[in-house]
Amino acid sequence: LSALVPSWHDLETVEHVKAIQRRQKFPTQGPLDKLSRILKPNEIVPAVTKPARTLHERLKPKLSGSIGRPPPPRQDLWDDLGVARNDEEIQERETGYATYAFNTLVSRRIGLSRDIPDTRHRACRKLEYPKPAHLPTASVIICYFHEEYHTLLRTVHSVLDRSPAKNLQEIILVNDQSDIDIATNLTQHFHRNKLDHLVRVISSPERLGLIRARIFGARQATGQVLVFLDSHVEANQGWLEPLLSRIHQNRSHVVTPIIDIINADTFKYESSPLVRGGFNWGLHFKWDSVTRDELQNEEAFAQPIKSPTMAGGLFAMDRKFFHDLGEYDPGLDIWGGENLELSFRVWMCGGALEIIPCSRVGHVFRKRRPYGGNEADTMIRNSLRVARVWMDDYIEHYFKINPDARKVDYGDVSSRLELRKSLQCKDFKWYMDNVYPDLRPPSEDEDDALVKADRVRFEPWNKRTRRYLRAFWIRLSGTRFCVRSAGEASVKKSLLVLGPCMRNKEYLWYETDKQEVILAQLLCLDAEGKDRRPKLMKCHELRGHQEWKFRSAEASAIYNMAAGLCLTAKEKKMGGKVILDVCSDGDSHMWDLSEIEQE
Ligand code: UD2
Ligand code: MN
Repeated sequence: LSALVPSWHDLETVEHVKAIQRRQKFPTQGPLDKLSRILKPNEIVPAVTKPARTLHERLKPKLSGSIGRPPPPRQDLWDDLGVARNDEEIQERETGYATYAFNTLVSRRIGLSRDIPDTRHRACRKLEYPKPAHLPTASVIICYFHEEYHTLLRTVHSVLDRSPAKNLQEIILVNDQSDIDIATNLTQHFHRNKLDHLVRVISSPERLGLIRARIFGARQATGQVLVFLDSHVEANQGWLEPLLSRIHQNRSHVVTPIIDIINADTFKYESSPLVRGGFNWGLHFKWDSVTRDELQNEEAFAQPIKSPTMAGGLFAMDRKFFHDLGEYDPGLDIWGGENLELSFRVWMCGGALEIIPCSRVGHVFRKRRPYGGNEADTMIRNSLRVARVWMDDYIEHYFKINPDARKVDYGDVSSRLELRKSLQCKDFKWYMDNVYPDLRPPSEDEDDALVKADRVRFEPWNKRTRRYLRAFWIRLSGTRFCVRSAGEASVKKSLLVLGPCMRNKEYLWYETDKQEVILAQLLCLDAEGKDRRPKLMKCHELRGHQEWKFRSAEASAIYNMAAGLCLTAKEKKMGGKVILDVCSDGDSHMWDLSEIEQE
């Protein structure tokens, strides 16, 4: 997959990256304690830095329990928000990972709203949109299944804070038969703050899965445009206007923002490069690069990008067009496939799908989905329905990758086939020739690679350029013991122990510009796992459990971003275990990281 994944530096100008880095440096504010102030669920934090015209501003005097403006977090200190300061917090974080698949400790500490870097390209500043009164109204639909409370509230508040009041018809939260307590808390929260005319919490009669839940929500919406969002996102400055304005120009435009990355371990907000949506013959969504040729001049960074498919979670569409076009296939279960189905349908039946670079929404990319059940089976069944209805003979390409799918029962698709007929949609060959000519049929020797790529989850692109900064020993301060792999340096899952500081591979650690610590340039020091034993694992370049903070000095702690724990010598002796523990300035936590001169 890496070959398919565009790298940031290919696409964005260096100046753009620098500008974002500059913006990320917020003015210094008090100590860490202030930052990690813990908000109670019923606390309301007025929005930070918003244009006066937003709804939140208008409502501010009416908000109850107001505790004033939170300090804008310094981006470099966000990292520290993940530190667990005692066993209770470690427990909280671990339960959070198990239930929600992200760092809920950090999420809770951030609270209801926060400043995020404005990641729009500077070319966006030159654009002007019609006044809110001339743009359509929007119903924002957010379906959730067991979502973490603060993350969900932050999703809603980011929309309230950063959308023009005139255009925000309503926010509809669809509780997909998950936590009834959370639904009650939400309802009370919005009632207390006199937002219940705007934010509606509705519950599905049974577990619908995200696709049917969206249909359920959309049918109750009254705005002119439907905007779908996941339940773990943060809408950025000026996100809504570009979307509405493009639909206003032509109601058959279906538009998506750029999906920025909220790190699941640290909640750091990062800009995404310009990419478009594609798919492979396993019918998995993937990102395709926007070529240099398409970005010749600066204006291009602000122009809509035609996209063969969408990722699925975040998009806006004229409400009537959504219904006329047949909503979603209600036969699709739980998760997956609906994004390709809608993408094909939009293109083949008279619409156009576009990514709008000046609209930015951050999304928490998780490494797994905490839904249980047999995900793979659901996905095959869903994909099969999509392929049967829309792909004509091209379905054979899918069977080539997934031979077993031939035998899978995909239910009744007759009403969807009728829909295709009544809408007089073009055929799949037209789609391939005109919308996605870059996708080639699978060739024999590519099969293997494709199947492998299929197993790669829906993740933001890896940034696959690594620079080694220096080599060093990790020596326990005041001793002659160094950290080494228990086995050979190349053996995955090796644990770490103390040994005499030697010049072999097993002792030779490298620091990279991604804050990884790599043994012998082979495997990454990794803090994942409940056993609190750091291990050597394949480098994944997604930071998290492979991101370490330390000073290149004598007596430095080495702590892991995602675990929020420090590298610790359990016993100060030869062969003593190296573990992860709550950070303190005790001497079993202090390491000398002096550089090794390379001969
Ligand atoms: C992506 C999309 C997601 C959806 C999915 C394919 C983005 C950012 N996300 O995966 O929106 O299109 O691909 O289907 O493009 N949910 C329910 N009921 C369920 C299961 C999930 O309401 O039974 C909610 C869930 O709480 C979340 C949303 O549906 O808010 C999307 O699910 P996800 O976040 O697990 O999907 P994601 O982002 O991995
Ligand atoms: Mn999601």
